[in-house]
Amino acid sequence: MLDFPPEFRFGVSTASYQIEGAVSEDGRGASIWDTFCHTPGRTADGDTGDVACDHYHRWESDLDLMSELGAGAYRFSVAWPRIQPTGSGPAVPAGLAFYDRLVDGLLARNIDPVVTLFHWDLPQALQDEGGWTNRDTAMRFGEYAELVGEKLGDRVKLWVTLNEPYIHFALGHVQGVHAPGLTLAPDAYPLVVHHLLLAHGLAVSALRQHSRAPITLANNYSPVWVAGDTDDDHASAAFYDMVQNHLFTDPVLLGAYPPGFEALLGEVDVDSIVMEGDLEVISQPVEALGVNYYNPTRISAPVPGESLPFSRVPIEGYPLTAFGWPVVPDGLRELLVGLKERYGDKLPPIWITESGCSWPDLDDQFRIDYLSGHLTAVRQAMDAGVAVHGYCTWSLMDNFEWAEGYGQRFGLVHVDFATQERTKRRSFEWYRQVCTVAAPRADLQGEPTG
Ligand code: PNW
Repeated sequence: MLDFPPEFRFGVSTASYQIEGAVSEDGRGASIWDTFCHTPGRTADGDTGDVACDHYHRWESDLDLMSELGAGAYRFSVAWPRIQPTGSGPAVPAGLAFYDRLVDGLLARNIDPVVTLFHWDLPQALQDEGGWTNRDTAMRFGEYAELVGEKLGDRVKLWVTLNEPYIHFALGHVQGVHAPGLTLAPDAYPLVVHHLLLAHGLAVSALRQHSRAPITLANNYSPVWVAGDTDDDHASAAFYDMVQNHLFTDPVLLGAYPPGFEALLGEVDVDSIVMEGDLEVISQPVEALGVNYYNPTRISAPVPGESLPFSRVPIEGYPLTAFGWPVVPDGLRELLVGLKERYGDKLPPIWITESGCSWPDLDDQFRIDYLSGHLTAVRQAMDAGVAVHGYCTWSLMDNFEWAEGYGQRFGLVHVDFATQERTKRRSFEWYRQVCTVAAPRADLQGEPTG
């Protein structure tokens, strides 16, 4: 079996809009995902998160599933519009109470709560004021972080400010295939990027007032492989690497935007966006780095007709998940070692905050092979000197997969969305052995060994 140190945490991840449902209960306001899903043509089959896994009502039995799994950590996200329906003002007590119960329920089961503040469900009222193009949204996020920190700060074990700001930026604001469904003009890109980063920094400041737990953000990293060998191919690959892998990490860990950022700025005057002191706020020390990994990306120079300064080229020769994503476990080792090379002593300990695959079968050897391969890659990176403290697989159970609706199934647990029946896949039993055997936790072993 895989040999991990006893303090290593194995867990599972989810996100509020993907599992909770109960979108109009207890004073929850509308989020950009409610609006997006209820706009015809935006999601597969018009699917919405209105009910999702009904986790808002079934949280207790879902916690029991995690307990049965032997999970050492559970990463979930707080829905901002449950706390502040319009994104500002006082907290809704019932909203906070839901997450308060969840945290206590986790601790009672010996599961570390890992809390994400923003997994893309921005209050619609803030979007109506410009969303992330508006600097004010970052300020509001700091206030929201304060409210959550005040309530949960004594018990949360790891904070994640933002989930995958790059994906939220690229899919939500450039390509328009995720909420808020925008295809902004390029001169607005730096606004969205900078305000997301500023929001992270302001949330760090706020959480510090109430919590001693490590704080991080979770980025979706992808090793970039160049397709072709012309100077243009290499330039496109370098640009893509900058945007996906460095843009939302260099400012946090190094206090500066990455080389190549000028290309994104274009004609925009950086001083009209980056105010004095912003980079100090953004680069406050963080004690962890969240890494979400799914696959590498192959990039060439743009083909004719491409509107972006690069083209994606399919990766061949690897198995494909049901989503069509290539399975490249060694890409995770490559990216972890690459992070260490780039950031050196400035790289805090890493948590794998997401890693998993879409595969529908109950008898899912595919997922077992996937997890086994990726855990081996993590172990190899640790042997190569990269500090990794935890691994949370995406996901505990099938859920609302954004624009794909319910068509892609990432769960260790199968969900029948007509009946809400949960059925454990074979990978659940396999991962249970990882959680309980590969890294047996002292608190689950009975007698202390002294
Ligand atoms: C992540 N891409 O999203 C999210 O954090 C999860 O909420 C999501 O369910 C999971 O990965 C699986 O998709 C991504 O296009 C969405 O490269 C899109 C991409 C990557 C991650």
